[in-house]
Amino acid sequence: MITKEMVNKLNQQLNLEFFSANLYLQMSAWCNHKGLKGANLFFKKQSMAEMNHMYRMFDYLNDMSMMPVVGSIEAPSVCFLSLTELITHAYEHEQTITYKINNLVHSAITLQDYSTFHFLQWYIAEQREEEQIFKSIIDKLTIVNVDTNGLFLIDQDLKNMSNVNIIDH
Ligand code: OFO
Repeated sequence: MITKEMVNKLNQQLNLEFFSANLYLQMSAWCNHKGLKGANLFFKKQSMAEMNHMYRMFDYLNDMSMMPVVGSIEAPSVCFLSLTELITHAYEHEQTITYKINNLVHSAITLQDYSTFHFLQWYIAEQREEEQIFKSIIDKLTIVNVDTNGLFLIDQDLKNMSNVNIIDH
């Protein structure tokens, strides 16, 4: 049995996943505007993955005979000073989402909602992976010299990373 309180919390997270999709779509546009075609591709894929996270929550609420509610989504940032600032922003965003997922898990346990607790396990693993991905890019950005051809190398790397299958993520 899923409580109204849990449904509200899942709907909040559903809308946060939407925000994440929009944030990464906007970031892809910034990258494209700066000539970073690999980064553009990478963030477009990340945006699609976030939509998948939203749909998972949407379908779960439907499966539980509850109503998914799509609210108004806050507009994401449009301007960034550099690719490093943009990636750092994305990494911090993922840390915030991890915090939100952890809170959801805590609520599910507290409310003895073990179906939702089980459903959320996928998100725990996903957040761990996403934080690792963004942290690894930050690490690479600190190794290369972004003022010379380092940015080109990072862009190529992001293009390669965007080739991984995101359907299950
Ligand atoms: Fe939906 O995982 Fe990132 O934000």
